[in-house]
Amino acid sequence: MTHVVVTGASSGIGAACARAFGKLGHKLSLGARRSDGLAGIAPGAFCHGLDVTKAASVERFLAAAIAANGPIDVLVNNAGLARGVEKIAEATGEAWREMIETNVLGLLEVTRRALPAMIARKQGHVVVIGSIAGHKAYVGGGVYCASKRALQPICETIRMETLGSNVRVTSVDPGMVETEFSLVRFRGDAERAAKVYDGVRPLTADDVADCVVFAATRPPHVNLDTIVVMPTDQANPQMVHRAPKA
Ligand code: NDP
Ligand code: 8X3
Repeated sequence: MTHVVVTGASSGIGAACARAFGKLGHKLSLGARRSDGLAGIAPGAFCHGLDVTKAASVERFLAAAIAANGPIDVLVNNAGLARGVEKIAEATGEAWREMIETNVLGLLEVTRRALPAMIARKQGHVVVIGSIAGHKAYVGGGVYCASKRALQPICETIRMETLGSNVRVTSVDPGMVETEFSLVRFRGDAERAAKVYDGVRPLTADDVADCVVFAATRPPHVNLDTIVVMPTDQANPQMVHRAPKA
C-alpha cells in the first residue's frame, strides 16, 4: 500500500485525486486550510490543517502525516490559486504575493521536506499540478502564469538533483477545469465565475485526477515528465469553443 499525500485536498482537483487514490486502497494524508471538510472527502484518510504558505504549518502537517501513515510515496502538490485578472499596470502587489507564496514557495516548502526521505529510501513520486497557464501567458494572468511557468524549471531541477535515486517527478498541466478555481480568482463573485464555463465543456476535476493516477501507477522505471491535458473545446488559455445559445 502506498502513502499518498495531497495538498489542497478540500476541493476541486485535490479532492478528486484523494478520492481516486482512496478507491485504489492507498493510505491518504490530506491537507488544506479548510480542514473541517477534509474528513468527508475520502473514507479513512488522515486529515490535517495545512497552509502551504506557513512553514510551521507545513512542518506540522508532514510530521503528522508521516506519524499516521509512514513514509511518503507520492506527493501531489496541488494547493494553488489565481487571484484576480488585473493587468500588471493596474494590479496591487497583494494578489501577486499570495499567488507566488502559494503556488511556488508553498510548493517548494512542502517538496523540500518530502524529498530527503524519498532520496534516502530510493523511492518516491513528486507530482506537481501545473497549468497550461505555465505554457502560454494571457492578458490579466501575468503573475499566475509566471507562478505556473516557474514550476517547470523546479521540476527539471529536481529530476537532475535526484537522478539515480528512483524519484519520479511529473507535472500535470491542465487547461480549463470546472472547480472552485474561478470563484477564488474572482474573490467569491459566483456569477462572474460561472461565466467562465458558460457554454463550454470544461475538464472535470476527475479528468485531471485520472492523469495523476495514471502517472503514479506506471512501473517504477517509467516517469511521465509532463502531461498537458485540455478540454477538447479549448485550444489555448484564451481560445475556447462555446456552444451557441439556443
Ligand atoms: P480549487 O479552488 O477548487 O482548489 C484549490 C485547493 O487549493 C483547495 O483545496 C484549497 O484549499 C487549496 N489551497 C489554496 N491555498 C492553499 C494554501 N495556502 N494552503 C493549503 N491549501 C491551499 O481549485 P482547483 O482544484 O482548480 O485548483 C487546484 C490546482 O489546479 C491549483 O494549483 C490550480 O492552479 C491548478 N489548476 C487549475 C485549473 C482550473 O482551471 N481549475 C487549471 C490548471 C491548473 P483551502 O482553501 O481549504 O486551503
Ligand atoms: C488555470 C487555467 O487558463 O484559467 O490554471 O489559467 S487558466
